[in-house]
Amino acid sequence: MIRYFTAGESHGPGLMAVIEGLPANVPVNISRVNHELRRRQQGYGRGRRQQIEKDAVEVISGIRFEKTLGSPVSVLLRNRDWKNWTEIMASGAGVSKKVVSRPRPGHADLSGALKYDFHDMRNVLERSSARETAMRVAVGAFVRELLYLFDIEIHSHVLELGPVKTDRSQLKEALAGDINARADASPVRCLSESSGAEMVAAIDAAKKEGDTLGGVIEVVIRGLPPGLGSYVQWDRKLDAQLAMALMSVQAVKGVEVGMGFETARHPGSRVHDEIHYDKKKGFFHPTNNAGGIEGGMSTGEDIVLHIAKKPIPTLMKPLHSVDIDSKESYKAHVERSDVTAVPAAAVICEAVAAPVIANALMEKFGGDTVKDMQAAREAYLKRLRAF
Ligand code: EPS
Repeated sequence: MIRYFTAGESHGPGLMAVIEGLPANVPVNISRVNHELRRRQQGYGRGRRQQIEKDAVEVISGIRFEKTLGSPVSVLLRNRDWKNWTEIMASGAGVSKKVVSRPRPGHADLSGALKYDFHDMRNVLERSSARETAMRVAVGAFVRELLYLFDIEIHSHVLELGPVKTDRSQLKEALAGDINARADASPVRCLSESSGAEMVAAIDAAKKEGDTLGGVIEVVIRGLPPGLGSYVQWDRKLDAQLAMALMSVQAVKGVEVGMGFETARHPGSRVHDEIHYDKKKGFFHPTNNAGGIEGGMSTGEDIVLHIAKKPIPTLMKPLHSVDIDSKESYKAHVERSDVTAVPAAAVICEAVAAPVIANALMEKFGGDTVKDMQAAREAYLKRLRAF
């Protein structure tokens, strides 16, 4: 079972992770890992920080001659911006000259200060910052090296950004193809060129207003056999595990599986996917309102997830707040930030889904070494063909 921890502050020396539980003998292509990090750094609407950072991993342990050892993989990602923050982020003696005392509505600032007894909310924001997602993408990228061996692909694109909504029914062709290739080519990861242009204009307008924008992301996971996850215990349900991973991404406020909230608004006859059988394909569903998961298990259809990300809480035209020391009314703290990070969040959502899928795969097929997993999967698929 894969477990991982990340560590690191946004403007500290760097981010670290320990990834425990990757099977042995997974070929690891570090340039592909770094490519994932670059994908996260794209996206229209980011601030100046992304021009400073050029994320690339340094492997500390767990890999030899481009293959996993089965021991913990540990990695380091240095923050290039740190050199500009060494005084503010010092770990030695002293006091900060730049104290953050006016919490931003929507941010972790105030609850974090109350919880941990801080009067400088930099102590909160440095860790609650979405900078941490760089490491989550790195972790996801290592795990995806395992998923490639099982032909499992994780794609993402942006369905909505601020006021702009794409018409999903017009995207059938794009959704059937290489979603990531097409989304990577768009500045906002949008599969529709016209909606993408509207999103860019909406970001420009929000920037002018000193405002920020959220959006809705779709993640599509392809290539799973039926029967990953389980209905027998609450914490083994694949949809529950995916929802937890996705909800843990900074600024995510909602996760839907397949038709999601819409299922509640229609009778069963229009919601459930009928079951068919074909000698070649076996059992299949011509529709996929379930989003590829029934009873907490993969159905064999694509897993389709929608994720709602709220607008970034750091506004250049700040909202009303209160100084935590003087208790006087002020505008909230303003700090260099992004207008939107929805396109980046889509890549992050792909990454955090990867360990969940890998764990479901290892629960079914074992997790010591690749060969055993592949043999177990072959035997399972053979049994399904004869079912
Ligand atoms: C973030 C604020 C911005 C973002 C940062 C997340 O950072 P800064 O305050 O240094 O300009 O750029 O995201 C990243 C650094 C990153 O790599 O994604 C925040 O407050 O969450």
